[in-house]
Amino acid sequence: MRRRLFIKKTSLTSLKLSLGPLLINGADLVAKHTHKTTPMIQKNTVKPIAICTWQFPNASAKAGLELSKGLNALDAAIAGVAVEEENLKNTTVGKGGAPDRQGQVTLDASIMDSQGNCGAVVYVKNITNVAALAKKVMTDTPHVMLAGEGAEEFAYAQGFEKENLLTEASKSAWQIWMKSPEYKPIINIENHDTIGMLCRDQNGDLAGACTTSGLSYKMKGRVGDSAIIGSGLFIDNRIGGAVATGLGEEVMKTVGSFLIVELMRGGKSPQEACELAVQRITESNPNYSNFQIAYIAMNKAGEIGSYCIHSGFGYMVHQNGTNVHKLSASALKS
Ligand code: SD4
Repeated sequence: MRRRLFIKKTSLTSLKLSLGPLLINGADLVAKHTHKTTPMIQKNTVKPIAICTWQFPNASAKAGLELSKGLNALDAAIAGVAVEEENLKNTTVGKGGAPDRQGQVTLDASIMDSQGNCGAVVYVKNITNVAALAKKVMTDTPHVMLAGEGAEEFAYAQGFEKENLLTEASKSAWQIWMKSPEYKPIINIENHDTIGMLCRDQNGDLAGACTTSGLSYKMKGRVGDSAIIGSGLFIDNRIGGAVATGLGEEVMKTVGSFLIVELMRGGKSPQEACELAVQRITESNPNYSNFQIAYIAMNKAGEIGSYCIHSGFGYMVHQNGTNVHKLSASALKS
């Protein structure tokens, strides 16, 4: 169970979480799927930072480790989120993700680099590393987004493996839900786990990735914000980046991540920008207490902000060799 603490100000909850076994090299993950090696950064002038939604210390540690070795921000973010895509216990990302109401696991993901290039995949079945696949859409197609069967066929052509994403645990949870299949867009923060990650590399460049199985027991064909550039993720390397988690429909209606970057462009701090983006939703939707929305953001200077509707949302910050979980400030006390 996640802690449900109301806090007015962001606070540290734990220091130096264990890095865990970080066996796959980030450059290897990228090479595995791209058949190309991405150049490592030579200069070492800026302190790298990796931040991600929720309490995923192994993901932020993985990205942080890769950044410290000189990997670029995009590939570090993809390597970081891959930890959760491959984590069978995470029921809203990648393999082991909750299915739609018909029992199919379908994934959405997006990535964006420091040059303003981006890639996305939606409604993808049978592929675990969909953030890496989104990068392939960016690098190896003339498009930004591929959906469904087309995305899956493209993945196989690029050497991705076909995998069954529905684990026994997710299947039995779905079967239990099917006994009284009442769909309520989630108010329970324990049901949110989408990973959005922002990285700043040793060159000071920013990039990000966002990957999810979306809302549990969603309608067949439903796509959320995580793969929508500007909603679930947005980066402008001159300004900063933002990622979202929570009820994607509300994030999409307000193009939340783009809004946060534009607010930062106008001079707001990452914290102020996240608060205003949440306020944009709470002002226009009187039912906002029925769902969770959370944003994290980082600007070019490496300043970080976060805000959410319900308390309990936290995020990881990997910086200066430490891996810290922080609780976000929230609009509501619970
Ligand atoms: C979606 N934003 O598909 C995602 C769900 C999510 O934590 O973030 N869950 O709407």
